[in-house]
Amino acid sequence: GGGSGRIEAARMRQLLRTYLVIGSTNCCIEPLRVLEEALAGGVTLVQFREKGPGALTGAPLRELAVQLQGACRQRGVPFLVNDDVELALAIGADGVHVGQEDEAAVRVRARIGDRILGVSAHTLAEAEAAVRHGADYLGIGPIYPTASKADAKAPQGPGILRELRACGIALPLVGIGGITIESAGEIIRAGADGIAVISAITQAADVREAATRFVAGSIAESS
Ligand code: TZP
Ligand code: MG
Repeated sequence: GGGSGRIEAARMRQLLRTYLVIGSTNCCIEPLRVLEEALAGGVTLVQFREKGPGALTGAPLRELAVQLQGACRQRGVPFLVNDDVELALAIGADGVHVGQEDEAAVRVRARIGDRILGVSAHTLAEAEAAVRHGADYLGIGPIYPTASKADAKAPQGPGILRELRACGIALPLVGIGGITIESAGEIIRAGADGIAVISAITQAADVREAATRFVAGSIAESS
């Protein structure tokens, strides 16, 4: 943002290294506390994704978004909103992430200007369309089975990342779905710039330590 144009690919790749996706339904304790711990552990990008049974709506949704955004601002970490362009614009979020079932990426780009636009893609055709429609990065997955998304497609394995790279997709990519500290390295070696995680961080016994380990792993793989 800041009127300085679209985010550069190199900067986007850095932000994707350890990408936390978080909503109240993913957290066993207060979401703000979980986020603060994850930020202290060094997560590089945050997406607010309020989905599933018990998800907040209306004023409480917006209040939580503002609260989480505040924690990200304190740490200088960009804050993206899943799916809800209205909310993202209302609170001045740094960007939006949309899936294939959400508002078309090309329309979202028109609405959000130079803010960060992430798009979920599951096939080469979807990836190519998202690139044309102005995505800054693509979310690829689920890579492994996940319990965090009710309507998740079949897991594709890390091979999908290798395939997309081999077919010429050069945009920053992040893998998502069932990723653990043990599998993070293999995702990056397959061609992703980073890993996006819900449960392995939000539901860790020690959130800060889990985040720290993902961060250390992704730096080791990317450099
Ligand atoms: N999109 C594809 S898989 C997924 C989303 C939002 C859920 C990832 O959660 P987890 O707990 O890291 O498997
Ligand atoms: Mg969505």
